[in-house]
Order: sequence, then C-alpha cells, then structure tokens
Amino acid sequence: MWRLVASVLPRVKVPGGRACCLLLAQKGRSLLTGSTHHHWQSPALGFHTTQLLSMKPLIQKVEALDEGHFVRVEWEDGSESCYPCVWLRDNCQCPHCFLPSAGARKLVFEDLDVNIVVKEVTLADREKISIIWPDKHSSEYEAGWLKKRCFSEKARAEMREDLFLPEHQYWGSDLQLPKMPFEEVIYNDQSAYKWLCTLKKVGIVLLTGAAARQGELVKLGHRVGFLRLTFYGPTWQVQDKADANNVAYTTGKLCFHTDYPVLQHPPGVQFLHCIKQTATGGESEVVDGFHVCNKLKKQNPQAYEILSSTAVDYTDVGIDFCEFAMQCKQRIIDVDARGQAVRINYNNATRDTVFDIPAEKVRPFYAALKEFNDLLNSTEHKLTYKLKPGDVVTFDNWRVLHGRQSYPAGAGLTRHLEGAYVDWDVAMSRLRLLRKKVLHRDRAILAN
Ligand code: OGA
Ligand code: NM2
Ligand code: ZN
Ligand code: ZN
Repeated sequence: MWRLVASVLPRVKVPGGRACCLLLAQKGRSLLTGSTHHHWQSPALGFHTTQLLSMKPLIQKVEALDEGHFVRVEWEDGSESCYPCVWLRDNCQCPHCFLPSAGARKLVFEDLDVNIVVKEVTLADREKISIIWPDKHSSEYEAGWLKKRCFSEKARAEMREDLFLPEHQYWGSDLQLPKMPFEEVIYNDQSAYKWLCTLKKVGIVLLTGAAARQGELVKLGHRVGFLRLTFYGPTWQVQDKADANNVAYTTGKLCFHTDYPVLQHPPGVQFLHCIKQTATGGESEVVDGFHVCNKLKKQNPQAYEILSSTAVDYTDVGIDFCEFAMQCKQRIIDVDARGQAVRINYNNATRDTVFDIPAEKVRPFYAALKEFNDLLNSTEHKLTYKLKPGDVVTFDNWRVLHGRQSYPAGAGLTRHLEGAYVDWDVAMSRLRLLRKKVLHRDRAILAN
C-alpha cells in the first residue's frame, strides 16, 4: 500500500535538486552534501525536507544599485539576489507597516511611494539587512526571509511549486488506483497528507474500509475543514429516485462528466462513498481529463481551440436542499495563459437546450465535442472499476471526468452512494497545514 502511494508522491533530490529550493541561491551550490538517503527523506515528506535541514543563509555583502532602486544581496556561497526597493518598502516588517498576528500588511497603498529609493542600506551580523528610507523610516529584513523571496526565475518557480503543487502525473487506463485505508486518513496526519498530495498530483485516490453507512463523508469533510454546500445538500444520496431531480438519481448510464458545471465555481474535489452496490452494472469509469486535453490539442488543435473558447450554456432547475434555478456559461476546457487545461466543465446532462452561439458555429462545435468525447472513451484513456461497500473514491472534479454504467432498476434499493464536495482552496489549505505539522514531527525525530 505504502509503495503504491509512495510512487506518486514528490521525491527528494539531494543534493542540488529542487528539494533544496529554499537553501539554494540563484547561482549557488547546495548547502547540502552527501547523497545517502536517510529515513526522513521519505517520499511523503518530499519537498519540505528543505526546511527540515535549512540552515540560516548568511549574507556576505549588500549594496544599493540603479540609483537606489534596487538592493543587491550577495550570499555567502557567492550567489546573489536583487530586490526592487518599492517592493522592499511595501513589505517592511515593522509593527507600523505589518500586523504579525494577521500576517498581513498594515501599510495602505496610498502611503506607498512607488518611486521610492533607499537612502542607506547596511548589513547586520550577516543575518539581516537594514534600510533607511528618505523619510527616515527604517526597515529590517532577515536573510532567510529575503532568500525565500528571491526574484530569480528559479527561486520563484520553486516557491510556486511549494505553495501550489502544480505538478501533474498524467495517467491512462493502466493507472494503478492509489489506495489508502479510510481510517488512516482520518486519524493519521502523515496519511492525510499523503492522501491530499496524491489527490493533487494524480487526481484520484480510493479510500477503503469506511463503514457502509451514511455519515462517513461528514467525517472526511471535518478532516479537511468543511464540505461545500450546494443545492443538493451538504451531502447527497445517489440512488434511483422517483421523479429524480437529476439524471444521476436514476439507474441510467452517466457518460463522462464533471459535476456541477452549472456553478460559476464548480466543486474542486468530489467524494463518492459506496454504501450499497448492485450485483450487475453500476461500474465506475474515470479518465484523466488533462491528459486527454493534451492529446486533443496535438491531434486536433482546432477542436481544442473551439472547446476552450466557446461558452456553453448550462442549466439546472428544481428543488432539493431548497428550490433552485441555476444558469451558467462555461467553456468545456478552461485554459491558462499558456493554453494548458486547468479545469474541465462538462456535463452532457445539464448542458442547456439554449445555445447562445451563431448558428453556423453549432456544427463545428458538436464535431469538436465528439472528438473530445471519443478520446475520453478510448480504451487507452479510460479506467473502469467497481466500487464496493465501504469504498470512498476521492477525485479532482476539475480534472478527472467520471461516469457510471447503467444498472437494473429494482423494486427496492439496490445501489446507494453518498456524495459530497470540497473546494480545492480548503483541501490545499489542509495540505499545507499537514505538511507543516508532519515536518515538525520529523524534525523532532531528527533531533532525538
Ligand atoms: C453523480 C455520479 C456516479 C455513480 O452522482 O454525479 O457521477 O457511480 N455518480 O453513480
Ligand atoms: N449531483 C450528483 O452537474 C451535475 O448535475 C452533477 C450532481 C446530483 C449532486 C450531479
Ligand atoms: Zn515599516
Ligand atoms: Zn457525477
């Protein structure tokens, strides 16, 4: 089990790898030496072994450049960092400018001179720099604080990775579903951390051994922070219902979809807990939407362009937690500035009959969607499995499309899943907190 999950977690590269990001200067060498792997370099701790080993960086020299518009710091290993003075003044850490209890800036923008230059910059004990500004205000910045905020391309990329874990591990039908015991995630911080890291990186983790009754997702929600309330309730019951207010609540097949594109900000993470499973049918299907987007972009750039630019109307009207009349426009493939997919918004059931595009663009749109849908369903990409009572599948609803096969309608209840959503903001917040906590624990072990 550990190995299964471990294989998808960040690895430590020592020395000189990105694990040492906060220790490395722009052109510097690693402060870490030796290549033996210690027990604390477990994949689960991955990238923050950094701080674990972090020694205080020391400054060799500091000087003002460009008529006082920049401060250049030379580190003890000979590397350097350059800081714009307007940014330094803006980020003065003194109690007048910064509120430590909130970790937030007190300085109001009106009081910032965006053309400010330093009057004087000095080095104190090689551990911090002091700046006196033209209006006599003075600021101090610690070496470690500055180092983390180095503006070099490399340092910024490393900080970005530490904060947002943007790295994806793409997969196809050969994915070995990462699995972890539900209980472990609930009670063990290192396991919970591993769970969230894998969820972010791979997009799906199966938690096993939950009780086969309602209420387990509320526990998982508390573990993360809180569940996302929607019109279908805090948690919702996927089962065959009379006068179903959603196609999910029938015995029909659900083709690949992401949940709730009718919401402006669709839920980032979805939990589906199997309470009861039908003997025949009802299999689950998943596909890595980002991986398929990359394929589509290569195979048919024009189709990709259409799906990433056309606003599709979604609708959802009914009564559940309360009455609702939702309408939303979403592009099926949301992309970032570089054209990389960042969110899939696709549910064929709630795609509106209203289609607010010129008539001549309709057929090319359908052709593009057909190509995408075909790629999603290719045997190379889709993974089929069947949930068992006690299984909780957790997945990235912005990335992984899911579906289910139809199952026979019965007189009684033959299949029952409980579902819930969590926002990525909340899940990532928990991940960062757990990382810090797990790291602390490891530091204590190291000290003994
Ligand atoms: C859903 C859904 C999957 C299933 O409820 O949105 O995708 O297996 N359900 O019933
Ligand atoms: N349910 C499962 O977008 C959708 O309507 C997905 C949502 C009903 C909460 C289904
Ligand atoms: Zn200040
Ligand atoms: Zn769904």
